[in-house]
Amino acid sequence: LALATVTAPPTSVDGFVREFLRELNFGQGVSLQASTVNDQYLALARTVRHYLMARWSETLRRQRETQSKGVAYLSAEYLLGRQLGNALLATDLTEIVADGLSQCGIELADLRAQEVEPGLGNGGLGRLAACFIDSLATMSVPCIGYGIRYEYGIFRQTFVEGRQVEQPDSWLALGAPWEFPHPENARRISFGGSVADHTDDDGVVRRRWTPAWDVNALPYNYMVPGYRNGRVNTLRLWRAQATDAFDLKIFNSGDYEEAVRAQTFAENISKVLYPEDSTPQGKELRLQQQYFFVAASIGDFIDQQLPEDFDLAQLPERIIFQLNDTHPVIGVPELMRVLVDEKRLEWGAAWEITKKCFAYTCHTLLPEALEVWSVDLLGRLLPRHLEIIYRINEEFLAEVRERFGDDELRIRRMSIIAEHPERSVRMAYLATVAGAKVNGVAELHSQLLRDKVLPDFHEFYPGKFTNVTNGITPRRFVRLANPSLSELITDTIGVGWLTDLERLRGLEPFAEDEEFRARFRAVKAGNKRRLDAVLRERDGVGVHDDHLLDVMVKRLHEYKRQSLKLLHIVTTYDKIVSGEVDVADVTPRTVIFGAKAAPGYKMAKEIIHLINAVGETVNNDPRVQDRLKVIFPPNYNVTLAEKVIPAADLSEQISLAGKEASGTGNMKFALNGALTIGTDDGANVEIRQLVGDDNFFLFGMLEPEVEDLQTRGYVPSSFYEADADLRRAIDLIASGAFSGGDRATFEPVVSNLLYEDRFMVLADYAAYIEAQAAVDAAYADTERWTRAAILNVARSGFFSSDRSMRDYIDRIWATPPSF
Ligand code: 26Q
Repeated sequence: LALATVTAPPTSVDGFVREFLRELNFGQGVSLQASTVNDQYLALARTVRHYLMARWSETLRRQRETQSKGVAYLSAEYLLGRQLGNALLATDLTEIVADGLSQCGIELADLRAQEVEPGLGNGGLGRLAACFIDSLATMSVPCIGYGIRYEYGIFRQTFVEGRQVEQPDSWLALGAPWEFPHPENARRISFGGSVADHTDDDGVVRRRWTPAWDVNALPYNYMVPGYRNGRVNTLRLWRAQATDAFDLKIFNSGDYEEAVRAQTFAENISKVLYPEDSTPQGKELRLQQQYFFVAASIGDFIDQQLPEDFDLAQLPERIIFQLNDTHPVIGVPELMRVLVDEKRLEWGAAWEITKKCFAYTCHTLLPEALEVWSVDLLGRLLPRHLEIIYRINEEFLAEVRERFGDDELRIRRMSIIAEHPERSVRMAYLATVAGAKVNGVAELHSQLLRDKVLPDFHEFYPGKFTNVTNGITPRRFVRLANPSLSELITDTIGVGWLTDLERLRGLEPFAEDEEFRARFRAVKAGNKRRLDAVLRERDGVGVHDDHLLDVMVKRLHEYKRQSLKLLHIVTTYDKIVSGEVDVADVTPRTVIFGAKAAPGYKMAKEIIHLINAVGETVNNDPRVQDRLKVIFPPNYNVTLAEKVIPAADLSEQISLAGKEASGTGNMKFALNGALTIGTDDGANVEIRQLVGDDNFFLFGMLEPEVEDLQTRGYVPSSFYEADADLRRAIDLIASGAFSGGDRATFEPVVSNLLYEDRFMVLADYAAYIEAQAAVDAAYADTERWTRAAILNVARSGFFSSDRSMRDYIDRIWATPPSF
C-alpha cells in the first residue's frame, strides 16, 4: 500500500533535518562534519526534491487520467535562473529549511549561493519561456515544456582590459541535482540521406526517407512547481547521444579514431547554446539542434503522452504546440511526416490536423533576425522535410492565386521559398501558414507585425493575428528577488497579490501616505545596501546608497542603444570637467550596465570596451568627486538581475522606436519600484499608459517619425553638426580621452555613429539629455519621486505572466473543448 502513492517527508524542522542528513550521508556519502558547501547544497536540493515528488507524480497521474487538453511549449531556450529558492518558495519550506539547517550550523543563504544557474538561454526569449512555464504550473494548466539540455549554456563573460572575453559555462560540473534522466524514453532522431517512392505492404506508393545517420535523444526531466497549489509540471530537455550504430562502427570498420570522431559529432548537437540572439548565421549545427529537439518532442508527445489507441484526428483536442519564435518551426513538416509517412494518414487529413496543432509567437521586428534556411542545406539535412515544405508552399500559393489571381509579385512576396539572394525557406512564413494563430509580444509589436512584417499574410488571414503582451513571474521577480518589498506589500494589502497581481492596485492610495512612503524608501535603500554587498564580494566595487541608481541591463545590441546611455554619461562628465556645471549641482548617480555581446558581434564588443573605458576614466577622475559612477559587473545573468533590479531607481528602456518587440526587463523594474526613462517602443507603451505620463520619462521619436526620417534619408552627422553638446561628447571619445590619448581605439564606434547610425542614436540624443534633466529634477523631490515609484508598482499588475497565460488561453489555445 505504501507503494501505491508517493509520499512526501514530514513537513517539520525535525523531519527535514532527518531527511537532509540522510541525503548527506547516503546521497553524498559524507558526514556533516566532513561535508563541503557543495555537498550540503546537493543534499539540500535532493531533499527539497523529495518534498515535490508526491505532487509531481500526482500531477502526472491526474493528467494521464483526465487526458485534458494541454500545451506543449516548444522553445530552444529556457533561462531558468537558480532553482533552490523557487522550489522552497513554491513548497513554503523556506523557514523550516532555514531553521533546520541552522541546527546543523549551516546558513541557507550560503547553500543558495552555491547553485550555478542553468543559463540555457540568451535573454528575453529564454527568460520568457521560464516565466511562462512557472505561470502555467501556478495556474494549474497542463503544460510540458520541451527544449534542449545544453551541456554549456550562455557563456560566462569576463573582462580583460575592458574587453569581453568568453568562457564556457560548465553549469553541470558540480552536479545536477534537479534533473531526472529518463533513458527508457530515449528516441532515435534521423538526418540526411535520400527520399524515394516505395510501395508499402498495403500496396500504396508512398515517399520513403532513408536517412544517412541518426542520434539518440535522451530526455531529462525537471520539476516546474506551481506556487503552493500542489501542482508540479514538467520541463523535458533533450540531450544528444551517439547511437549504437556509432559504437558498432568501432568494431566493424577497424577505424577506431573515425568511430570516436563520429560519436563526438553526434554528441555535439546538444553541446552548446548558440550565443547569438538576433542575427542568426545559417549554421548547420543550429538546424540540427532545432530538428533534434522538435522531432524528439513531437514523437515523445505522440508515443508517450497519448494512449496507445489514440485517434490522431483528435490531436488538436489534446495538444497545442506553441512555437517560441521560429526556432521550432521545423516541427510543422515533422508532424506532417509523422502523420503521412509513419501513421499513413492522407495528406489533406494530416494538414487539417497540423494546422490546428501549432501556434506561432514572433519576437522580433528586425529583418535580419527573421530566420531563413538555405534550401541546399535543409535538403541535405532533412530531404523529406524539404519536400513537405515545398508541397505546403504549393498548396498555399494555389490558395493565394485563387483569391488574388496571378498577382506574381504578391506570389513571390508570400512564397515560403525565397529565391534571393539564395533559394531558402522563410521560417516565419511557414509558421504563419501552418499556425492556427500568430501573435506578437506587445500591442505595438503586434500592430507592426500586421502592418510591416507580414502585411500580405494579415490581408490573407485577418483572423489569425493577435497580440499577447509579455509578462514576468512575480514569484521570482518580486517575491524572491525583493523580499522586503514583498513584506511591505503584504503588510499593506494582505496576501493573495502574488497570484493575483492586479491586487497591487490596492497600494495606490498609500502613495499619499507619508509613513508608507518612508517605509517604501527604506526598502529601496535596503536593496541598494544588499546590492552593494553583492557587488563588493563579486567584483570589489560597490554602489553608494545615496546615489540615484540608474540601470541598463539587457543584451548588448545596437538597436537597444547602450551607446545613447553612454553619450549621456560622457556629456555629464564633460560638463563637470569643463566647469560648465558645478559638480556640487550634479545629481549623484551610479550607472550600472549589464550586457553580454554575441561573441561574433564586433560593434557590440567595441561598445562594451567603450563602456568600460568611460567607467575607468570617470570613476577615477577626482574632479568628479564620486558624483558620477559607472559600473559594469561582468556576466549579467538571472542571479544578478534578482539583486540589481530591486535596487534600481531608474530603468533604461531606450531602444529606437519600433525595434524592441516588447522587452520584459522593463516590466521587472516597474514592479520593483523603478521609474522608466524610455522610448515609445515595445511594452514601454503599455507601461506608460498604465502608470501614467507623470510617472514615466518618455522621450524620442515615435515609430512613424522613425519611418519618416528613414524615408527622407537620415544623415547622422547633421545632428552632430547641429548640437554643440553632442559634438563635444563625440569629440571627447574621438580625442582618445577614454583610451589613453589613442584616437584609433574607439574610431570604429565614432565612425559608426557619425556615418551610419542605423538606430538613430544621434537623432534622439537631444531628447534623451532633456529627459535625463527631468529625471534629475524629479529625483530632487524625494516625496514626489517616491509617490511615482509606488504608483509604478501599484499599476503594473497587468505585467504578471499569469495574465499573459490567461490571454494565451483565451486568444490562442482555447479551441473548445479546452482547459
Ligand atoms: C536563431 C537562429 C540561430 C541562432 C540564434 C537564433 C536566435 C536566438 C535567440 C534568435 C533570437 C533569439 C532571441 C530573441 C529574443 O530574445 N527576443 C526578445 O524576446 C523577448 C521576449 O518576447 C522580447 O521581450 C524582446 O523584445 C525580444 O528582443
